[in-house]
Amino acid sequence: MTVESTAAARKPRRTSKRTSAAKKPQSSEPQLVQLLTPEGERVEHPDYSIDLSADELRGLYRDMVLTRRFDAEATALQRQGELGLWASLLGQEAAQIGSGRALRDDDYVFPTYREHGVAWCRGVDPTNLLGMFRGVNHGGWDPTTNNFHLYTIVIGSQTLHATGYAMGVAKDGADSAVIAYFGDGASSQGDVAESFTFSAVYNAPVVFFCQNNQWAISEPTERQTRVPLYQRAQGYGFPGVRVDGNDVLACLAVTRSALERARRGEGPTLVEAFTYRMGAHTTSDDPTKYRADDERAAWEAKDPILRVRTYLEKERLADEAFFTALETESETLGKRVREVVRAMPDPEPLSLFEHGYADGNSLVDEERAQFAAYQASFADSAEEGK
Ligand SMILES: Cc1ncc(C[n+]2csc(CCOP(=O)(O)OP(=O)(O)O)c2C)c(N)n1
Ligand SMILES: [Mg+2]
Repeated sequence: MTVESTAAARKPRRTSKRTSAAKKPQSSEPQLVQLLTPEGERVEHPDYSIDLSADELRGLYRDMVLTRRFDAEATALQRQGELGLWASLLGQEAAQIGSGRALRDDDYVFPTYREHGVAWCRGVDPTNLLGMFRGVNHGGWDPTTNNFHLYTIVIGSQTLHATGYAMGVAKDGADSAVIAYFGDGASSQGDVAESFTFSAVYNAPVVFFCQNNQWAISEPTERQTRVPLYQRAQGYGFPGVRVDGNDVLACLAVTRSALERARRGEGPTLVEAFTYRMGAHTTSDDPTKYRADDERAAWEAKDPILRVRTYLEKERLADEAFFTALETESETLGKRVREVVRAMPDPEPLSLFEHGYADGNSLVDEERAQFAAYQASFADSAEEGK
C-alpha cells in the first residue's frame, strides 16, 4: 500500500520572513513507500515486498536500539568535555540501519559525518568513530577493512567519490554496488549534480541515499528545492523513490531493490529517505533558535524504534526476556564506550605529519621540522621560567 506523506511532514517549518518568502514545492504531495506505519501496523507495497524472519526483525530492532544508545553516550561524552564535537543521528536510525543492512559485505559505502548506524552495520567499532571526534586518530579506521569509507565533512563531495568508485567497479566487471549517503542540504551542491550526471551517463552501479532530515543546520528543505528531492533523479534519467525514512523495513526493501538494480548493470537510483533530525545539527548547534518545539513533537510520534517495538510485541515476535537482555546489552555498550574513550591517549603531536604521503614529501618534511622547532621553543621558555 502506498500512503500519502502526512501534512505535518510538508508543513512550512518557520514563520520568519525569510522562510515564508520561499515558495513551497509546486508539485502535488509526493507519495512515500511505507511497510510499517508509525502505529506499528504492517502494510504492503506493490513494488517493495519484504519477508523477514522473527530473528531478522529482532536484529533490526537491536541494531537501532544499540545505535541510539551509542549516539546518546557520545552526546553525553561531548558535554563532559571528552569529545570535541558530535553529530547525533537521533531520529535517523531506521534510515541508516535499513539501508545499512541491505548491503552486502563486498558493497562499498561512502558516508557523511552522521552515518553512525551504517558504520555499526559495517562492523566499524563505535569507539573508532569517537576517537575521530575526540581528535586522537587520523580519520578513524581503515576503509578497506569494512568497505566503509572515511567520514566526509566536505558536503556532497563523497557522491563524486562514490560515482568514480562505482565506475571502477563496473570496469572491473565486479557485481558489487556502491552507496553514497548525503543530506537534503548536500543536494544543492554542484558535486551532487555532477555525480548524478556522470553516474547516469556511465550507468554506474551506485545508489544515492539522501537522508532528508528536513534541515541543513538552520536551513529548512524549502530552501534547497522546489520539488521533492527524489523527483530530481528523473531529470538525470534514473529512478528516484521517496521512502518513509523512519520505517526500517521500507528503507531495507527500497535500498535492497536499488542495490540489485545497480548490480544488474541498470545504473543509479536516488533514494530519498524522508526522516527528521531530532537533535541538534551537532553539539555546537542550538536548534531552539530556528525551529519550533511542536515540529519535533510531531516527528516523535513517528519514532523509528517505537513502531518496531509495538509491532514485535503485538505480533508476539519478541518476549520480555529479549527486551531485558537488550537493555543489559545497551548498558554494557555504553559503559565500554565511556571507558575506552576516556582511556584514549593523546597522540604525539608530530604524528600529524605521518599519514599524508606514503613515501614522504619534502614540503611536509619542512613543515614537520618547523613544527618541531615551534614545540621546542616552549621547552626553552619552560626552562627559563624555572
Ligand atoms: C562544502 C561545504 N560547505 C559547507 C559546509 C558546512 N556545513 C556542514 S554540515 C552543513 C549542512 C549539511 O546539511 P545536510 O546535507 O542536510 O546534512 P545533515 O547535516 O542534515 O545530515 C553545512 C552547510 C561544509 N562542511 N562543506
Ligand atoms: Mg539535512
